Amino acid sequence: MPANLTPEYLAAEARFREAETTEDKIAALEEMYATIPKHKGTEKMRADIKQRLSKLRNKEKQAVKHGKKHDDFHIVKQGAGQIVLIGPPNSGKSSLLDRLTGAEPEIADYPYTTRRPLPGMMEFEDILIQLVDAPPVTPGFAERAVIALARYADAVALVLDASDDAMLDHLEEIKAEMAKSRVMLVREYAECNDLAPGTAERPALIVANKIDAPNAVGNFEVLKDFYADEFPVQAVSAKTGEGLEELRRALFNVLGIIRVYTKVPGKPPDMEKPFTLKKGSTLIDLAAAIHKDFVHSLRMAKAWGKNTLDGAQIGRDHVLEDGYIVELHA
Ligand SMILES: Nc1nc2c(ncn2[C@@H]2O[C@H](COP(=O)(O)OP(=O)(O)OP(=O)(O)O)[C@@H](O)[C@H]2O)c(=O)[nH]1
Ligand SMILES: [Mg+2]
Repeated sequence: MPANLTPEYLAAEARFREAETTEDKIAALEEMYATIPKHKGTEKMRADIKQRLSKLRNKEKQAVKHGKKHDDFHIVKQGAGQIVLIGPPNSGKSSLLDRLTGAEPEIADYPYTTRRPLPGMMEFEDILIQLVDAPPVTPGFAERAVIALARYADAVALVLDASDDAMLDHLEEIKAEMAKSRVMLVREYAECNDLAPGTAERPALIVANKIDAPNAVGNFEVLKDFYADEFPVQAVSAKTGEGLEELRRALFNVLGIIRVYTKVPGKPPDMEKPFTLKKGSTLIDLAAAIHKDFVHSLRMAKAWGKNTLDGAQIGRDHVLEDGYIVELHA
C-alpha cells in the first residue's frame, strides 16, 4: 500500500466498506477521491476509484431513469466548501439560506416545512461557499439521510432558535442523534489517527438565530457560557440581518481553508480567483492544485504575506497562510 494515506482518506474508505446504498457508496468514493494524496504512488488507486465511481453513477442513473430511485438528497459540491444547516424544526435554517444565498427556499411558521435539502451559494469576499438547507432533526426522528448530508459536507452549522428556552436541550439532542450515526462534531478538524472505522469528524459552529426575539439575548448568554469553548458561537437574526456579516466570516473560518493568489513572474497577481486550500497546506500542495506536473517542475517561489515576507523566497514545505500571493517559477 502506498504511504501517506491521510486519516480522512482511511475514514472515507472505511465508510465505503460499510456503505449499504449506492448513494452512500458514491459519497464515500467521492470523498476518497478528494482526500487521497495526489502523487505517483497513488495513481493506480485513483484510477480505480474513478472507475468504481463511474460504474456506480451509471447504476444510479439507470435506477433514477427507471423510476426506482429519487436521489434528491445528494447535493453535488460546489465552491470552496459545503456547509450543511442542521437544526430543530422552525429554527430558521431556510430563512438563513434565503438571506445568505440566492436560493429561494420555502419558509413557514410551522415545523417540517423543509422536506428536501436545497443548496445555495454564499458570497464571502472573493469566494463562494455552498450552504445546504436541510430538513429538521428531532430526537428519534432524524432521517438518516439528513445525518448523511452532514457526513458528506465539509462542515456543519447548527442552527438554533435562541428565543426557545429549550435551545440547549435541542443542541444536545442533535449532537446525540449525530453521534448515533457516528458523525462527531468538533471545533476544528484535527488530523487524528484513532478514529474508529466509519466515524467522521466534522467541524461545526453554533448559529443562535432569532436574536431579535424576546428572551433570545439571555438564552444566548447561557449558550455562550456553556459552549463557547467547544464550538464557535454566533448570534444572528435572519429577520433583521443582525450578525449576518459576522456569520459569513464564521462560516468561512469553520471550513478551515485559506485563499492563495498566484502570480506569473513579471505580471501582476491574479487577485480575482484565489486557490482555496486546507489550512496547513504547503507550497507543494499549491503547486499540485495548479497542475500535477508543477510538483516536479517547480524550481523556485516567492511569496508576499499580509504583513510578512514581502517577496522572500519560500521553500517547498513552507506553510501558506490566508491571503498569500505566490509567484511560481517553473
Ligand atoms: N423573529 C424571527 N423569526 C424568524 C427568524 N428567522 C426565521 N424566523 C421565522 O421562523 C419561522 C421558521 O422559519 P424557517 O426558516 O422556515 O425555519 P426552518 O428551520 O427552515 O424550519 P423547518 O424547515 O420546518 O425545519 C418562520 O416563521 C420565519 O419567518 C429570525 O431571525 N427572527
Ligand atoms: Mg426549512
